[in-house]
Amino acid sequence: RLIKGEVVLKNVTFGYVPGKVVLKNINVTAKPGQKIAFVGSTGAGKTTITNLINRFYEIDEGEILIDGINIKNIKKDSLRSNIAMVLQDTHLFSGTVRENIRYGRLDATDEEVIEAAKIACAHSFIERLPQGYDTVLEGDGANLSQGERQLLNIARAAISKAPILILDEATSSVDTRTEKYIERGMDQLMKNRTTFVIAHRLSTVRNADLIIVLEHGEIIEQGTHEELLALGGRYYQLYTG
Ligand code: DCP
Ligand code: MG
Repeated sequence: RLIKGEVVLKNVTFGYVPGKVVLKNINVTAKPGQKIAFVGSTGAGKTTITNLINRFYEIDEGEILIDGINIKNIKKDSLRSNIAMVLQDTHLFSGTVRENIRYGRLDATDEEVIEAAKIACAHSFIERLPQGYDTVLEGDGANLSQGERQLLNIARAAISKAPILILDEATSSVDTRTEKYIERGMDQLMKNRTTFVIAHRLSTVRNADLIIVLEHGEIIEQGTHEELLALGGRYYQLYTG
């Protein structure tokens, strides 16, 4: 069982189809509990990096290690239970709200489910549903708004004990007011976990331990917010844009 959550990408090169490289020679080291942010234009390869950490695809060159173990040697179940994620495209299944939040945490109590929902600012909308936490969601949560689906995914991540967290535009469909309100919850979510965060809104990445700037599948700059601003390069452009 993995517990610390160190994630290392070593010389990772990858393409979805042969002959078209999407990520080229990527090196990243995330120490346990660190927050690493990926920024860069659309199509730069940000989501692809997280797809690879999740082992949704096999890499072409290099290796990805979690706590020193090559992810090829980690069972998919184990990988799933050690990585929590909130993605732009939400993942819900036909079942109750409660079941969808609990997900892999079958031992979680009703109180824990409510606590997680509160962290995600989802409790009040859930209470307004016809059967509250026992409301059955249609396939992929079709009876909810996109933002509500994201909040349920955030609640699921909050209840998970996974040491690694991936946030890919996790609050992109949530309105500005809720997004502001949820900030504390997001901090709670990231606490003590190695977090990879992708967000177009650069204000949410500025407190990251390391910000990595990608362009056309390559790392072109990296550092803290202050370091990158002082550099006056691509990040500076994006930020002052
Ligand atoms: N790509 C592909 N096949 C897929 C997914 C992506 O060929 N199944 C290509 C499209 C892009 C490149 O890979 O040219 C990188 O895609 P990403 O999704 O990694 O890009 P970003 O996440 O950086 O972009 P965005 O900010 O739009 O989410
Ligand atoms: Mg993306």
